[in-house]
Amino acid sequence: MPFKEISQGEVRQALSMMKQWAPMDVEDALELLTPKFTHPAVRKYAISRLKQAPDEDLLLYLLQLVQALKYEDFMEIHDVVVLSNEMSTSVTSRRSEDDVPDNTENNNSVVDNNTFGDPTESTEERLSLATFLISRARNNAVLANYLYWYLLIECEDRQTGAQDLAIRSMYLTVMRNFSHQLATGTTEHQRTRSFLARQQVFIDKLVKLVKTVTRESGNRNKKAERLQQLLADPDAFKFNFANFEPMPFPLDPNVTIKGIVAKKASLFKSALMPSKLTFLTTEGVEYEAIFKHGDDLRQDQLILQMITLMDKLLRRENLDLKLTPYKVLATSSKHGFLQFIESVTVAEALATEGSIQNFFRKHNPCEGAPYGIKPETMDTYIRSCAGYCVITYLLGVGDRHLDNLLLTSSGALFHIDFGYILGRDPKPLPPPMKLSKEMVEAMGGVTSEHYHEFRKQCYTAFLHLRRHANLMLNLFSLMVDASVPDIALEPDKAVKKVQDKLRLDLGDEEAVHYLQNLLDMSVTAVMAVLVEQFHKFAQYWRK
Ligand code: UJB
Repeated sequence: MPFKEISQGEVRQALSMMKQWAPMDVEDALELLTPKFTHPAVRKYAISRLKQAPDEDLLLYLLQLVQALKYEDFMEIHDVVVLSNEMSTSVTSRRSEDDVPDNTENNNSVVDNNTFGDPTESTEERLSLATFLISRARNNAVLANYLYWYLLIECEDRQTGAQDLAIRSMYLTVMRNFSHQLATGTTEHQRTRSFLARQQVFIDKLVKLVKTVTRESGNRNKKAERLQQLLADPDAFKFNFANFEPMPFPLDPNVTIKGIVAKKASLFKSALMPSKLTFLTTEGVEYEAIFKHGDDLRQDQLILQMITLMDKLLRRENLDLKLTPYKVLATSSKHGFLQFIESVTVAEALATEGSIQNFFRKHNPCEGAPYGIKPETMDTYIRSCAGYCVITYLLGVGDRHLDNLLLTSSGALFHIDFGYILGRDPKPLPPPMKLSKEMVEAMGGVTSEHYHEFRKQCYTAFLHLRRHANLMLNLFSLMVDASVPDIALEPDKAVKKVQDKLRLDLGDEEAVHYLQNLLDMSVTAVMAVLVEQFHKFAQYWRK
């Protein structure tokens, strides 16, 4: 079926109708920024709706909004960049023409949009997505932090295809404009620009340092000593890691770091030997983070951003499932930070304490309470199990085992290491619900009140998240070209893989039954393992 040409008249008519409709919700307007919609006026309408989102929400969508720039009119971005500089700064310093292709003939692209746009909005206000993001980031240091690092990774010189070069050139223009807007803004804007520049220097020096440590001969302990030595030596890389000018931490810009405690630096066992770094903050508390070099953290970054989003959505409905949305920031396609949460793997807990309940009893004993464990700890455990069962089900998280299932001493269970998502798994036939025998045993078994409460929390979370399906699916739609390996495998199917899990074909009632059925099946499988083990020992006791 050939694509039917839509006439300008029809577009004009549709757009004027759009203007009369009740204003679209922000989470629905995000759909208009997907590659499905190319008409500038439709995209500008979406941005006019985005303007209603508070910074807190914008932060939740920022990763995807930076990806959405790939679907904008690049000519306008190169063009309006110059326009907005003239409009917003006294200095009419035009960008040196050589680095921005001359496209004066496209100037009318701005005029053209005016005809569809809202006449009351001034040209300045009818922002493109790029100028909108910059205008909001300029006035919010946390937004500025993430906008900088999300843009930087797209500016990396690693793409080859012609289209990729155009995309990279677009991101370079946006980054340049962002930098220019800050440099020519208020002292506050200039302060933001200076901390971003200092963050970049810090990361570059840290990469040099970890590369030196990785090259160091000897075993992990020898390398760890070298790591501590280099962190303590201000002359090593002409950067004093132990004590530097305070700056927002890129991983979590609400934390201001001023040094690294060299003596506490260590290396993890895993292949790439990531560093565990303890930062001194101006708030006086220490902040622990993992710095990984040699890995692309963008898939983990996306999953943890989705977990953060779901946690926020559930909390807004008064459902706190004690999730652990630890922060992840890819500072390049080869390195990044993960926020370190004090925790042990379930494997470790079983090895050292024998069972999860023993682990909880050790840290939070309570005479007379069920299992001798503080009720609050059991509540945290049940809630977090329900949260992660539903979340790992929706995102199709694979490769689950007792070494990437973690526990905190307060009872929170959480997942790490999202190398397999959207149904991918190194083993065949992965179960839809990642509910292990140990997890069920720690609840007190399938007949316990706690297990019943767990099931209730699962389907309550499922119903709440289904109500925000549009937002989650729109955000996933914006990630289809985002260099996330398990999306890149089948980009056109990524959204559907999540959509199918939500079972939007079912009403709430049937959705509850559907999820309970999944839980029963996974528990039956778990019980089968228990029964089989029981039989093994039964054999033992026979004469
Ligand atoms: C290894 C790791 N990884 N570890 N720790 C994560 C990858 C993570 C997340 O993806 C494998 C989160 C939460 O805070 C604590 C820590 N964590 C790595 F060394 F390669 F990074 S520590 C650990 C695995 C199990 C541990 Cl306990 C390290 C950032 C668990």
